[in-house]
Amino acid sequence: MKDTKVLELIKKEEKRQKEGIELIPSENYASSEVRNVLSSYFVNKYSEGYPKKRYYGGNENVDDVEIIAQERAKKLFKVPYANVQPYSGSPANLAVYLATCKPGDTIMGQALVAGGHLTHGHFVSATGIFYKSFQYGLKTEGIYDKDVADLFDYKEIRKLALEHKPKLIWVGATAYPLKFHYEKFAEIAGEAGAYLASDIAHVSGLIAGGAHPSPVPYVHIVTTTTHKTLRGPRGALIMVTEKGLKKDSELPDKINKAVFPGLQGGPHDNQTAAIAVALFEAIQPNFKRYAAQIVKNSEVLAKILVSGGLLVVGGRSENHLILVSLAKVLGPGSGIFAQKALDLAGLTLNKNTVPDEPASPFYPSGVRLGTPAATTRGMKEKEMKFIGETIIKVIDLLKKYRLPAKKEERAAYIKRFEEEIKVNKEILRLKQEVKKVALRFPIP
Ligand code: DSN
Repeated sequence: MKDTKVLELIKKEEKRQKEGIELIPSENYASSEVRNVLSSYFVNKYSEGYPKKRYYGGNENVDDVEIIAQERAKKLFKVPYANVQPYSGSPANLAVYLATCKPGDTIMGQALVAGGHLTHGHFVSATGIFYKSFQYGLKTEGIYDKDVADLFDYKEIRKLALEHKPKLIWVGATAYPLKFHYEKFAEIAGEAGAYLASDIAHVSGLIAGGAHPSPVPYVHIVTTTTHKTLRGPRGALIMVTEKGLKKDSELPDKINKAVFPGLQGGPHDNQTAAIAVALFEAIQPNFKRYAAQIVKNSEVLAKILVSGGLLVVGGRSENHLILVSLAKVLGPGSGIFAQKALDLAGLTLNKNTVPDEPASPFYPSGVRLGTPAATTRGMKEKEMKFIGETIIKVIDLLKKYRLPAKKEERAAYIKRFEEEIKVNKEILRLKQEVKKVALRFPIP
């Protein structure tokens, strides 16, 4: 008996992925090897514990595959310890808190609205509920200037750190278009006596491929998801650096205990095996070319958007990601119009806050896009030019729309907008153009 309903949805999702161009910077296409391993017989096993120290029998193959994954993570990121069991990025980060802090301890992280992550201490997250969280933002002046060196206000971050003496400081973001200067955060964490944890989920593939500086010499702990630029299955890694071992030689043990039994039960062994395969792929020389091309594509795409009159945060992209403010062209809170219209044209990205956000996180004024997935399909500078020009054409079509100032009018307005844009002839024409380009670049 076949579940035709789910099979049909899988087919539809395959079509959507093939015919559109994925620009959400945290998404990617895992290789067919990675996808096959995810559905391998490892899916059937329970293996609480760690290699050679399990609570159940029959784990000889799981042990070997987990050790291989650990060794590959250590080799790729040049660290002495890796835990490959976290189910995903949020549990990995929570394990870092559990390993380094007591409930109620003070922590610091980049605010979500400024491009950080929920798990870096946002008040709705367990990390902001169980720990006393102080959040730092980005500069709001000069942020669209392409000569701006950096968007962090290190003086402010230092002041906050010395005033509140956090136990743990996070460095890492989900919406930051420039390179991280980890050494500056290390100086501050050192002065405050804090653990410095780097969440490299967005840039880990770039770091692995040598296209972004590594935090490893500067931080104590590194976490990353495995499915973004690293191009593996959904999952995460927690790593301890030599510097981390020097600060606290028990960190690996504390992290192991935090992951299991602290937060999780049995590891997802099919996921561990698929992570091992993804790490194998990331160690190959052609992954370096992939990482370099992601950045090249992002630089080019950012330039096209700037020359089309859009405000790009940082005036450029130095990694895989571009953050655009639409506040001037479409008004405050207009990210939703761009996201919906571009989706209809086959270009998928997401609405996002910008550092000088004039609206709200639910109706932000920007969009976030990136090149990891398109680059996996083999798209290069020429396709980036096409994507950038298409984005500008779509945004041009949206100039008559404005998010109502009155909250109660918004839902109806957006519904009307969607109905109109769905049948807009130019959007339908652009969708066909996007489809034609997309189909020339198969997905794995
Ligand atoms: N959801 C991820 C992102 O899109 O950046 C972060 O967890």
